Amino acid sequence: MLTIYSTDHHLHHGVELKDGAISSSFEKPLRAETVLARVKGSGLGDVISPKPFDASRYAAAHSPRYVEFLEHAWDDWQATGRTCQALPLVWPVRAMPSGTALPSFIDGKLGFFSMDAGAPISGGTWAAVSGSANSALTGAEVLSTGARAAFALCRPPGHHAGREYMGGYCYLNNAAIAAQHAIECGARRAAVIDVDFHHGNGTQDIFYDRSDVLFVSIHGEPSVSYPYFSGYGHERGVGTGEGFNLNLPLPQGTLWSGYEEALSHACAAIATHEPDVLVVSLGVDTFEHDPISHFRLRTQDYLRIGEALARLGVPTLFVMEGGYMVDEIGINAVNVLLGFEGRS
Ligand code: OKP
Ligand code: ZN
Repeated sequence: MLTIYSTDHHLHHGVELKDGAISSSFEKPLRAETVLARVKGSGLGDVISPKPFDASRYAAAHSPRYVEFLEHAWDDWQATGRTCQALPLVWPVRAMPSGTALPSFIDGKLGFFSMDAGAPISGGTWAAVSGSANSALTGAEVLSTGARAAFALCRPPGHHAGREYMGGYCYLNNAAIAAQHAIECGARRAAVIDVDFHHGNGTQDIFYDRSDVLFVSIHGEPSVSYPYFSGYGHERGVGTGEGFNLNLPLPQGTLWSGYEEALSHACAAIATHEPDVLVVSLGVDTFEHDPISHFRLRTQDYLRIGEALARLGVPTLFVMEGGYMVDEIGINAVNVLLGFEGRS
């Protein structure tokens, strides 16, 4: 299968608040480089650069004012005389009276358009996130020309980014932007399956009221796992979207046996939906040695994930999300793709 990869991700390496101090983020350029090296080493197929797309493409999944904010946030931040990375430090929580009013000053906007302090903005962030989204969009177009599968090697990841917010290393929701593009290119129904350890709260948010896009996620139970405020099984969608959102939270320490059961449940729901296109939010932070997550999948289990997804028989776009055990992230991510192709 084709891989779509933009070198622009190198322009972004965020900081992260950890253990009471600012440190260099787990979400770093070496992650994508490791996956790319494995793609090339395994003979998966050619690697191409993404096509350019207009920012209005991103606003089909996000709100126009959010995309506008993201594009200009660094300039607005710099205009206040600061040279460090931009981080939000105040949020409109439930009890505040004016949480729906958009502030005009950049510090207020950062809080308004974010869920946490996990998505810092620097001078290269917009170029990196648009290259990442363009990779997913190009992948959707590769499928619409009749390909069985494609791999958008996205970085930064996207699945925590909602219609109007960033967070958790995510800015533009690459998987949602691609699924929406597929719908606009003629797919009648789409499904997104999110196998990252963390709940894909952003993708859920974007499609929560939609019956044409099914969202299914397998992830750590939100009572003990990030993002804590989204991902419970009782979140099933709203309005016409009711019944088209399926959360399958699993306990910390989950092994392949428990994971496999949830995966078959997820695949059965996808088969019932009869999608024309499947988008896979491919996180490999479910790995037993991942430094920030709590499942215990092993390297060979990723082949089985790919095989299970292939059995659905639907044109499939893989979109890279998380995975922080840098030594193994390439092997595990590409194992899903090799398993999908029956090469295991
Ligand atoms: C992004 B993706 C750790 C808090 C969690 C954010 C995790 C974002 C994961 N102290 N930090 O889903 O892999
Ligand atoms: Zn994750």
